Amino acid sequence: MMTLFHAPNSRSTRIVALLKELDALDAVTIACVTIPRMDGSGGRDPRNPHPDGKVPLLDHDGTLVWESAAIIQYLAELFPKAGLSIPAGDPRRGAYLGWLAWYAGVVEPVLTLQAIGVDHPAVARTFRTEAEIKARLTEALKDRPYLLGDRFTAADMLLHSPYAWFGKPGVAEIDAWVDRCMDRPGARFAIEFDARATTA
Ligand SMILES: N[C@@H](CCC(=O)N[C@@H](CS)C(=O)NCC(=O)O)C(=O)O
Repeated sequence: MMTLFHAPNSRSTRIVALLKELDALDAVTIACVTIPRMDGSGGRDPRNPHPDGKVPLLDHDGTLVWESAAIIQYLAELFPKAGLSIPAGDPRRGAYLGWLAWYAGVVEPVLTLQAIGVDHPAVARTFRTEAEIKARLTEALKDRPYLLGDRFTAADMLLHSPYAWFGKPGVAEIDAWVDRCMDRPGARFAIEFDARATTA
């Protein structure tokens, strides 16, 4: 049995989108929980077994998988028919795993710190900057519609998601890619799901 602990309009929205893309909505129960929100609303939900009270969290037969990058890869490999993971042996596998880990290790801290107004030379020294993130993505997307080529993969699902949240950065290659990712069944489903869940 699999359960996704999800809070509407949060980082777990991208996992709801992924479940749709993987055709896995029948295999995974989506449990909506509350989280403390930045505006002071909400609160930690005792039903959520995440050790930090966060979302997303995946519970697979009692095994907990936390962190979006790990959950995305876990699910993409568990439902391989959708072809959203790049399998071992494929020459693109290294870059695929690199994009997922780079999201967690660089993109999320840099964009989060920027959004909350933290500006310190050590942040740029350690993680690099938003400008460098945009440059990496622009270079990757200059001759292909998706990060790994012609097909949308789980790496696109994760990497485009901050721009779906914060807004497009105004770089032609990235903006067009974000539009492509958001104009997919997964993203459209997740927006509708969250709208229903919020009003329920
Ligand atoms: N790096 C984690 C971040 C998870 C995270 O911070 N989630 C937020 C929702 S957007 C949360 O649960 N916040 C509630 C809290 O910090 O207590 C991931 O991508 O899974």
